[in-house]
Amino acid sequence: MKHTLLITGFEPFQQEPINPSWEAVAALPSDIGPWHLEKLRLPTVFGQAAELALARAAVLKPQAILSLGQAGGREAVTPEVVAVNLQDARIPDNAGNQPQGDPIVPAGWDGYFTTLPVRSLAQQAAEKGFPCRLSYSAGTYVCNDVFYRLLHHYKPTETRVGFIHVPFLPIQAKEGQPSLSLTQITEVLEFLIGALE
Ligand code: PCA
Repeated sequence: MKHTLLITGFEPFQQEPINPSWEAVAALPSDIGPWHLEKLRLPTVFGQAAELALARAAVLKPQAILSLGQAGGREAVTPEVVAVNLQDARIPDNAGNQPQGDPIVPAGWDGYFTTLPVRSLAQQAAEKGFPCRLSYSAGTYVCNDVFYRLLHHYKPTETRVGFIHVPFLPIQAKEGQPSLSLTQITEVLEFLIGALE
């Protein structure tokens, strides 16, 4: 029996024509190693994105949930270590919300660590020469919001939760900005998912 992985990517935001996180999810095969992938595109909207993911997860009952997001300016695929209980938006989300230093879950824990073995996964990927390294901040925008809410919901359960930020695609990168091709991004993701037990 295959395990179910709910994998999500975001719609474009901040006037970008595309979001590499969704492009990568869409480009992945439906089955990788022991995992069957269920794909879901999320709105770049505080609260709503996590609600949608949680609703889908309630039906699918996946063994793991992996969310992907765009992190322009990064050079590598970066599995995130920690989510923080903070919404602090430099730009409005796609519904015009721009929280300024608010908690995601009032009285919730300050932070949650991911429940995927990201340290070992990132190390294995780097050893194979893939552009992959750990990140210790998922920011305080919609990606961190989804990551925190999923961990808040699933931390006491067997369902594991992870988040990975991916760089710009070459067509998005302005001069001097780093990027990876869609193939490079999906190769790293396939390796990471395949290595997940
Ligand atoms: N990246 C944003 C939100 C959506 C996305 O792809 C972030 O890093 O918060």
